[in-house]
Formats: sequence, structure tokens, C-alpha cells
Amino acid sequence: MKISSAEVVVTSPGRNFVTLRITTDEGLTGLGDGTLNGRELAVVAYLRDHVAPLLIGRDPANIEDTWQSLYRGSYWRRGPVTMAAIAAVDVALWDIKAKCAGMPLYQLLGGASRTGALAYGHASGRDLPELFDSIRAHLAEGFRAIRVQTAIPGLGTVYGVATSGGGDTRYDYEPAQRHPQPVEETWDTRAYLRHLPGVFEAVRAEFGPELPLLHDGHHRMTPIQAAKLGKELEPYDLFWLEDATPAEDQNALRLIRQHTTTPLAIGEVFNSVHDYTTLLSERLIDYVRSAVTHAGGVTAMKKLLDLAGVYGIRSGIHGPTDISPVGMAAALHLDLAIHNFGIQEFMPHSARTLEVFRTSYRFTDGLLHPSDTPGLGVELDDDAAAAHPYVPAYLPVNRLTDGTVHDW
Ligand code: KDG
Ligand code: MG
Repeated sequence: MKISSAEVVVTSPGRNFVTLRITTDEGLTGLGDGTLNGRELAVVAYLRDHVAPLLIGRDPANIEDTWQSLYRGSYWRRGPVTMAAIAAVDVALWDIKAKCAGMPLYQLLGGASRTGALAYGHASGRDLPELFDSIRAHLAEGFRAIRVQTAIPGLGTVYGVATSGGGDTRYDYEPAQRHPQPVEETWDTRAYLRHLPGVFEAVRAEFGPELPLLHDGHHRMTPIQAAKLGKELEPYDLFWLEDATPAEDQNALRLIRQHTTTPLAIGEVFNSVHDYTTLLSERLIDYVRSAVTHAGGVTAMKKLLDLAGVYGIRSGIHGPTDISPVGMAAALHLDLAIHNFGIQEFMPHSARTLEVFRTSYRFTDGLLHPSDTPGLGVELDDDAAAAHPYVPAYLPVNRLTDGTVHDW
């Protein structure tokens, strides 16, 4: 069997998605997600101009060889654009292989290690009553683990807090803004640090000790600020504190670790196992947050998670709505198969997105299952996709109260 075409589809049913469809001379097709929020067209050009021509005529069965050819063979390696492009190819080839075998992908990864993947949902509120309502709504939908984000008194819109209720955008807490300039938000870390422990105290008092609670610091603290927050949150027994500091500095996690037993998760902006070597070998984190879509696909994620498992570190695969349903399905097959599964982030996609991407994965009683459909279990409706052309969109930019640009 040979690859006969590799076509990039861009669609924007509320937000932009980049999908690679690989077709073989025997008529089999596979889908891969290459969506990189706010930089989508860079991946499109990389795939269309530099990768697709190299795929034609290759044997789709040789996934490892194709991965290594795209990684080592390009000379320039790593980085989010390259690794999203490689991920799109890799996942599409796994989709083809599993369809060929007539099996769901998780069977090729070793079979099911569990009945379903524990998912966490995103609760948020501008004040405690709104937050409690949001937590209750998520519990009513079946979630058994909840991420908690709140507004900060004195600041306007901040990361992770729903600003538009209802309809398609309900879970899109950080939509890329659909116009040609990023919006700006204001940030004050000291105000955040003063406010957050009281919020978790109130949530624990209201919802009891059992419910797993998570929080995303979204890269905004210095190491010593994160250490202080981790210590102050210890009485509220978080499942994890995510992205406490900007991700480039692995040594920062060493300082945080020395001060707190709050579990730490990091890695949604990492794209290579090499971003994790210190973090894993020194056990500086508890959860690996990379997305299949941004870290080189199923092939690379399986290796990364197996290495994490050596150190007793578990998975917490990134699953916001800017990962397409194709990337989400790939994550779910890994979640079901690997031994060291931790938790799966789940922001359900909008109804409009699910008209473009026909999914078969299901969410029941707090657990996600990728389904037993052969392959990934996701198909792309070309007509629906074509009805939603690309719209320029950016993530927000943060500024401190004095105007200094800060990590968002
Ligand atoms: O594109 C950026 C989003 O994926 C990110 O802001 C979401 O931090 C995020 C999360 O934990 O889901
Ligand atoms: Mg995050």
C-alpha cells in the first residue's frame, strides 16, 4: 500500500482547526490534527509545502520510519510548528493502520488497561455563587473531577473564567479572539495569590473532601510565588496545580518542589521528551500535560509517557477545545491503553464543531471512552468543514497593571 495524497483541511466552526487527511492507493483514509491555536497557518504551510510532497509514495504502515524521517530528516527539529505537523502525519498513519487492522487504535497500543478515562471539566465563576453553580452544573453532567478558576477582584477578564454563558461557546473559556489583533488582559499576580486560597477553602467547605479539584496557574508565577501558593493550597488537597511557572525553565520546578507537596502538572506547551528530562528523572512533577497534537503524535507521546511511568509520573493529556476532536480521540486511545494514566482534560466541543468532525467517543459517568470503531473513530465532513472558512484569531496578551507584558 502507498500514500497517494496528503491534503490539509482548514475549518473554523467557531474556532480554527487544521486537519491532515492521508489517503492510500487502496482508498483508506486517516486523519491527523495539526491545530496550533493562533498560529494555524504556519502548520498549514509546513504540512502543505514541506511535508505532504514527501509522503506521496511512502508505505503508510511504516509509522516509526516516517516519524524519524520527518524529525531527523528535516535537520531543523522540535518546536511547536514542526511537532504539530509531525503529529498530524503520525496520528493519520495510526488511524490508517488501525482501520486496516479493523481495530480501535487502543488495541494496537496494547489494549485497554481500564474501562474509561477519568475526565476533568472546567468550572469557573466571577464570584463564589457563580463558581458553585458552575461546579454543580458539571457534577450534574457527570464530571467526577473539576478544575476551579475564578475571577480576581480588581481585574477584568482573566484566563479560565467563562465570560459568555450558553450555546456553543459555553466551554470556550479562552477562545482565540476572532479578529486580526489579540485582545489585551490585565494581570496582577499578588492579587491572584491573595484571592485564590480563600476560594479553595470555600469550595472544599461546600463540596467536601472527596471531589478531585484542579487549578491552572497558566504560567504566571515566579518560582517562589508558586512555592508559596502550593504551600497555601495544601490544606485543600488539590489533584494538581498546573503550569505554576513559565514552561521553559525546568529548574524552576525544583524550587517549587522543595517547598510544597501540592502535586504539580506541566507541559501543555512542551513539544518534545527533551523538555521533560530533568522533570522526570528528578521527579519534579506528578503529571505530564503534553497534547498528542503538539508533541509529535501517538508515537512520541507513547514513548514520553512510558518514560514518565518509569518514575511513577502519570498522564494528564491536554484536552482544551483548541485540540480538534481528532486530537482528542488520539488522546483517549492512549489514555485507555497506557498503565500510568492519571486524568484527561475534557472541554466538550461545540455542536457546530461536532457537525464537522463526526466523533464516536463517549462520556459516561465521568469517564471517557474512545469507542470500538476501527481507527481513531472520527470522520471529517468535507461539506460541513467548507462552510466554515479560516478566520484570523489570536490568544489574548497579558499586561501587568503598569503595562508590562506578562505571560498569559
Ligand atoms: O491555546 C491555549 C489553550 O490550549 C490553553 O490556554 C488551555 O491552559 C489550557 C488548559 O489547561 O486547557
Ligand atoms: Mg493549562
